[in-house]
Amino acid sequence: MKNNITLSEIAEKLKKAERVLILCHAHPDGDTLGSARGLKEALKGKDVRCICADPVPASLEFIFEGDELPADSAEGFYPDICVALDAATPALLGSVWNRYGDLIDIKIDHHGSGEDYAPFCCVDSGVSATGEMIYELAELMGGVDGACADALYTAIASDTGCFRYSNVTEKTFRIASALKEAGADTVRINEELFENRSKEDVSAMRAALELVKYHMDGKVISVTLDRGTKERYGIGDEHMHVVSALLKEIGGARLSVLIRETDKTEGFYKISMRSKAPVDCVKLCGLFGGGGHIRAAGGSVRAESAEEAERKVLCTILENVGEI
Ligand SMILES: [Mn+2]
Repeated sequence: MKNNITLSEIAEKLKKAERVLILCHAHPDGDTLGSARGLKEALKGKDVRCICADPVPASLEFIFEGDELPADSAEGFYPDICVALDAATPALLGSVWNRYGDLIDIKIDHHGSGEDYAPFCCVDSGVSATGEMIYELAELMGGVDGACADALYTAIASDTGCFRYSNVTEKTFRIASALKEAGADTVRINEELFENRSKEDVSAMRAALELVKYHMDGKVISVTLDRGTKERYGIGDEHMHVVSALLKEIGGARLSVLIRETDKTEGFYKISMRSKAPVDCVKLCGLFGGGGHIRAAGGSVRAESAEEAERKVLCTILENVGEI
């Protein structure tokens, strides 16, 4: 992968720019949105717009408190620099790619597997979140204030599951400490992110607990949801991360697998895997045309029925997961 620009060089370019366009990935999460708001705050005084193909989920709107929410386009805005945040591939940018792909100058990301879709790419797969990189960038451009600190803490807390995942490093804690010192309201942000379940989230948790299946003495667990089942529980694609997160909390399981038919395409099942050492999700998801991080990755499979999807996925996993 081409990695041809440093954060200091990006800081120099951004300092010279007047108008900056920031692109978030589609189905936005706390990292892409927190990084965008954080970068916008770090560029205060310049004309900065954030755009995202999909609307910001209600639960993450707090990231843009005191500012406008990202729109899905920036008509009539002609940026000097366009930066894509936390998006490993063009496809992840969604419809924004079609309209703004040619404009992108710089990609800043922390996903190891990705594509070089920008002239300048800065990818650090050793950090927990793009928010860590934006923190360093903000420091290089003159420091972090309260709103910036809130946004970047949100980015990092989101991608680390509140500092629980294996992507957390000593540096992650050092940055979190600096953000707290800069005024990040960590208690309020943790409440917004982690103690803020909607009724639909609770339904998704109920589905997970009622439908979980145990394999290999419980070392591998799975839930399969077709569209009918999702409808029955009153949940959609936007609630699937809740199912994955809950499965990961089940003791004894080294690998949890969520197989679910998408709301949009009949017979198309997305696979989400979460693991604990030594299971490598990237390797397993690679068998289903996907990728991601070692402890969290995704892929997809086509099937006529939920049973067929489950059989295809579980057979492949159990054959390839090795000694665990
Ligand atoms: Mn991220």
